[in-house]
Amino acid sequence: ATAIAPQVTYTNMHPPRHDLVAEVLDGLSQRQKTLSPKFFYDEQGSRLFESITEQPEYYPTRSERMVLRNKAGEIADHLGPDATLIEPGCGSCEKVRLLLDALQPAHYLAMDISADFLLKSAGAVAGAFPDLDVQAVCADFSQLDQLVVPDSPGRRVVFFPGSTLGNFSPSMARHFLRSVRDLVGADGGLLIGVDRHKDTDVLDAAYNDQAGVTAAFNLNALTHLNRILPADFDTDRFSHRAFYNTDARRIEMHLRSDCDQTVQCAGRPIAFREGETIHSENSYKYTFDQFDRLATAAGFQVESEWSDAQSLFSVYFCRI
Ligand code: AVI
Repeated sequence: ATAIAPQVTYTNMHPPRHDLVAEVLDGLSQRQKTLSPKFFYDEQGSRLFESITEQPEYYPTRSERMVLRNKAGEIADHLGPDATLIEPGCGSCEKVRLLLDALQPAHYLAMDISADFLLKSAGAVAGAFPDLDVQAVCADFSQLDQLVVPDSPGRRVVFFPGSTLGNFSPSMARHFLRSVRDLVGADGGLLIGVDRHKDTDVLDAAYNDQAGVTAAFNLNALTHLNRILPADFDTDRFSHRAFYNTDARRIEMHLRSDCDQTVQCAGRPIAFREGETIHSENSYKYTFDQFDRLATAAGFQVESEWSDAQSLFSVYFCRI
């Protein structure tokens, strides 16, 4: 670990590099073509996501912020004194900042795969909360089991906001929560934001905003592929589709080919029929019972649930 500012230490765990070209080609060779949602998040995609969170139809970010702000005191009671707060995929650390005054943890361990972004946001947290020990760790979700956590008399709690869990398949979600349980140990906890199952109309609108920002975000994944493979996707020949699959309780995002066409991807021709789609994202929505079952299967017990005034979004505190 390196001290990069008086209260910030930085550790690079060298997140494993994946063969992105092979991964994309593999997904595009399936009968239902698929693309991992991680390809949304190049620089432009991250900007578009920020803009999605400001759209009137996209309620999750606003609702979660409201819960964290209003319930910070109650959440602090669950954490207890001298806690170590660990945030995998912390990004801008914007959500944790709503809690730190009330939570007063002894340590904050900010983890993200993007080193530059991580150092900037962890540094900003340290600047705003000078009494907090901040540890910035460059790592991905698969490295939770190798994390070195400072010794502290308080509880270890993982903070996982933003309904990021919703972008995991149910089996990935179970696997991830089990690794969280192993990390926090017997006295540990999990503070997690999860989007709720609700009326199809509300969900469909949230992923089909009038301004077309979610459409631009979805299509930007193709522009991203054009750059990194390279490929020659023409974004004017694909369109955004998003709908709530009520049986699977998930929003599905797809990129629909508007005509028969062949796209060159890393030197390989990939043929599309008109109407064929690339499945680019799932965003699972959970009822209380479903989340409770998932948490239980991973070795947690739901201790508290908080929601916004319109019951759109839930924040759960779980104990082992
Ligand atoms: C990051 N994640 C929780 C967002 C979601 O709602 O599943 C990503 C997103 N996709 C389209 N709009 C927002």
